[in-house]
Amino acid sequence: MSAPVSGKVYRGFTAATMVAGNGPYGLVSDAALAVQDGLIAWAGPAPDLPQAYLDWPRQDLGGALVTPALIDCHTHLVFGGDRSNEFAMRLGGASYEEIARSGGGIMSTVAATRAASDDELLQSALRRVDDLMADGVAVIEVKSGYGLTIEHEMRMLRIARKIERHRPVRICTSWLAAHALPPEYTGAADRYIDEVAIAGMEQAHAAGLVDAVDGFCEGIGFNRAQIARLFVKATALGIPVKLHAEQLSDLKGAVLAAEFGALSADHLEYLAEEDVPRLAEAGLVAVMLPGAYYALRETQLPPIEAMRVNGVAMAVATDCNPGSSPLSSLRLAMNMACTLFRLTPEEALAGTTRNAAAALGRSDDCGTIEPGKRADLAVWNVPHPDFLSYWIGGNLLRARIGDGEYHER
Ligand code: DI6
Ligand code: FE
Repeated sequence: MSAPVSGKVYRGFTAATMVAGNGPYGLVSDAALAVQDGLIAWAGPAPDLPQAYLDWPRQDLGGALVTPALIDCHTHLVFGGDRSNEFAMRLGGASYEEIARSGGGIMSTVAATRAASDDELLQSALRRVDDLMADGVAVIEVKSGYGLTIEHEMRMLRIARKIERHRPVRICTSWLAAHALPPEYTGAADRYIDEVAIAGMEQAHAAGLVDAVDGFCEGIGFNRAQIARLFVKATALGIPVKLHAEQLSDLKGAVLAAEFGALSADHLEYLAEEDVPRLAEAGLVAVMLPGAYYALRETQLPPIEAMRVNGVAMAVATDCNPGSSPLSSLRLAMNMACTLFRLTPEEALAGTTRNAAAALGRSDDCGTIEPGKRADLAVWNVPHPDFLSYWIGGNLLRARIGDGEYHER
């Protein structure tokens, strides 16, 4: 008698494996997948399923399309309050920077976040997580950046981590104390970097709360020298870095990120074409955030074709936040990446799977359907993977597979 099997085989589906170099979407029609202990044990064409898996329990997926679970690699989804008033102000002609400089913008969310209870922050974050999950998302990066004191920044990351106890998603946390200068430090940005961004990073890292360190390199954020000081310390602690760069102006933040071997540089609308090869050499991921481009009615496009030609990996994320990107649909971000930034639907899906995993330093465990990766998958009611970027709205997700287990949505 053979030993009882803890694994399971899925059959009767088309797989968009998203494995690079395996044709469009790494497509396998009539695919099979063996999962065990939450991991993918085998994946490939059903006729090739090895003998060893033939007597495992099996489930037929009725011809569905299966992709890796989607990954939202850039969000600010823990926050208090909302900024619908600023939406109206911007429509009336005020710019994002003008609103920020007059004390609104990020600072108004800082006030609302500091005032909210832990439970209020968690419950509102869970609503946005539920939205993302409806689009097949199972890995979410969440940044701090609305606390701007050591205690409040650490609280944001603790709440972000708590999401994992309430929903079947994996959370990656980024320390973004260098997001905006709080009024307590007006005129003392360098001191803020030392006393809060760096000192707090050390504490939060010691508390095990930091997967990556991020910053906002911008006229209304922090300059290159300030970000560099933060990154030197992060690197010394062995923490990967990433950067909001070239969102509103070209401060050469992405080049700085490349010099530090960053995981990603994010936004990049104002990235100069001549700097693109530096990103390619450094192997960092360019994270496209078309929700912010759309919501701010930006007209400057990121240098997509130059990135494509130079082989820079592109990811796509929501940037879910109450100001510049009030967006909790990753599929809509994919649609915008295609319609506004001219990504192909295949690039958009690579941007929310394989390249999003790379932007989080998690290529070893998610982002493609391959043996050894987590068996976290999205099962779709669509005829072709192009459909995921093409169709706007609707409930396209049939089910999710988490740790190898099938769950009707
Ligand atoms: N860039 C963004 O798009 C978000 N943060 C950042 O540095 C916006 C944050 C906000 O407006 O609340
Ligand atoms: Fe952002």
